[in-house]
Amino acid sequence: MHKVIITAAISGAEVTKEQNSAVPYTVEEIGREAEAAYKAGASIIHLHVRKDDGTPTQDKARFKECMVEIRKRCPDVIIQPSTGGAVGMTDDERLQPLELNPEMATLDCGTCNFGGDDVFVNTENTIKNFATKMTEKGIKPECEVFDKGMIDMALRLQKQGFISKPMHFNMVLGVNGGISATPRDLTFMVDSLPKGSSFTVCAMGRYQMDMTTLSVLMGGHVRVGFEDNLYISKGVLAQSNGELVDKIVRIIQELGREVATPAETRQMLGLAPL
Ligand code: KMH
Ligand code: ZN
Repeated sequence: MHKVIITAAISGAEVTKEQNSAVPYTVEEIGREAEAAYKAGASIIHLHVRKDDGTPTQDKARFKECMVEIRKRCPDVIIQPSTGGAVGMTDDERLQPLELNPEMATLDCGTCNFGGDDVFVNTENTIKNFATKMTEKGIKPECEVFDKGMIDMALRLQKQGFISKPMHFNMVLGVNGGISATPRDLTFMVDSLPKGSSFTVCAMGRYQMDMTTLSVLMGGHVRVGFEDNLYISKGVLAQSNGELVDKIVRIIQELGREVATPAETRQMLGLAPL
């Protein structure tokens, strides 16, 4: 069995310091949380950035500052900026971090409700546009799929030449508007992937550890972190992203599996070596 890639989604766009004071906003805090996750075993940092007051932003200059800070602390980690940003942002706003030529970036593969009146909009043309920009720049897309229909969309776009094989997916489970975080639904999603593709799993709130553990058992990879979950156990806030990574590392090792280093992750995902 291959080694397990750990992605840490350290900041997100929706979680706040009011919910958990360790959620990072400043450049220094982003660096601190990335370093804690990296030292615990994460080889990919999925990155959203904020203004100092916590407002989500896709500002290129802010991304650059944060990426420099992360690189200083985590010399070989893979930085995967979000092109999803926050609900309500324009496509042009969201695309800014691609100008920094990251190795990877997220490619959200469909529109879904996001709780209350929020809708996370990704039309077919938006996805095509984002995918084209990633292809032009040699950036590996991680296809974010919040529902089975988004896998179908990604596969259609692959056939039309917008996304290259082998494809890498993130199964996003338990968003209020997406597919549920259940073993049945994850099995359905994984069974829908083409041969030769790889996948990671993230799940919201209390489902984070259960569904990432199931992913390991199913031959997938894992994403943990504050973006998806703020608690280390029932009612107990996690003190850092590192604590969440530590927990999934213990589970992976108890299952007799090994955690991939950044170099091994690059090789598995077909990224150029550093
Ligand atoms: N914040 C969500 C609206 C991504 O990073 O690409 C979108 C998101 C997905 O988090
Ligand atoms: Zn994200």
